[in-house]
Amino acid sequence: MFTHQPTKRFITLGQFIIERQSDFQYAKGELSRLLRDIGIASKIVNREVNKAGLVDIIGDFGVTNIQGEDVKKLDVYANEQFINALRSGGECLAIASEENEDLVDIESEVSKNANYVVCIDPLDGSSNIDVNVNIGTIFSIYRRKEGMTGPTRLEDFMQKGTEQVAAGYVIYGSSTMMVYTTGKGVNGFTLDPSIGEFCLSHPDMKIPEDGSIYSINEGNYAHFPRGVKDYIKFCQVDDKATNRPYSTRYIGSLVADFHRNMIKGGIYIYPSTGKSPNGKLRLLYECNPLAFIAEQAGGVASNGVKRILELQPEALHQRTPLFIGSKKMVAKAEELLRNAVEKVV
Ligand code: P6P
Repeated sequence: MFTHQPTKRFITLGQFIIERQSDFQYAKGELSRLLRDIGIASKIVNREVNKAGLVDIIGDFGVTNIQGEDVKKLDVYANEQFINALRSGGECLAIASEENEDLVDIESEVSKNANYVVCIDPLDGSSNIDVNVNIGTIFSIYRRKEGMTGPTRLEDFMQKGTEQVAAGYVIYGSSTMMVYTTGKGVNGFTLDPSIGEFCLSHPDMKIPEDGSIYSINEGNYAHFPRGVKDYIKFCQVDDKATNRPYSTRYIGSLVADFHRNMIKGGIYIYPSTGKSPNGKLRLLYECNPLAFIAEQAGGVASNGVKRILELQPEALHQRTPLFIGSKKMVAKAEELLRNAVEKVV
């Protein structure tokens, strides 16, 4: 008698989104289509990232973006893919992108009554493209402000991070993964190139409460606030009872450093520095989405004093210091920042 042994069922991103639609408090199909559109664009970007060394899309595009950084061709390409995918999907009204100084209005017949806006860093860490180091996409999804009708306005984007309905990142590397949350936990999907689908590989992700990895660009040490210097020294103390000295890991690609800390535990810090009094990272399309994911996975994210998700945005590309990762590590850093201020006062 042959008894069918069911092979391990894999769940694709599309199946997962549909199975979890009941988690989403708004119209069911809308978010599914938004996440589908982002998934499609990330697969296209992944294809180009994987062959970047073979075709002429590496190297400066000869222009600089709003951040004043040399724009790599892959930046431009990725930005176009996400905008096109969201435009054709019909669920997105407008986009705030790291690559565009102003809002990108999705002026299409299918999107004119859309209820969602998307903030996106289409290719974070792009300075690593030429050296074959992980890069990533970070996205954040909001419903447009209550009562707003007609063409999108800046107010649709000036919402606290607590108002996000979904957020996620894609990490392009040895394997390509999408990790996202809609406020009901965090799930990770690995792209299976043989079928071209993201498949559930990391269900219900949790950041370890404590860790022994700290990520910060110590090249800026001289310009760090006192409390940050004190925290770095704390990490370096030789005390086996508290698993120190910690290891320092800094890839220079936020998505890669954050993803490692999601899995292993750790803290990523980009503080204010002499050059960047508000830090370097952007609130809308880097810090808020990762803070949403971190908190949903049991971690924390602050600017050193205040919860990232509670910060009131004032401008599309505004910066904020970022302390994000394992709860106990961020708490220790915040404690040393407070003590340093008290010492000065
Ligand atoms: P620095 C990349 O440009 C980025 O925005 C993040 O991905 C990365 O963590 C950070 O900047 C690196 O900045 O000043 O340490 O080179």
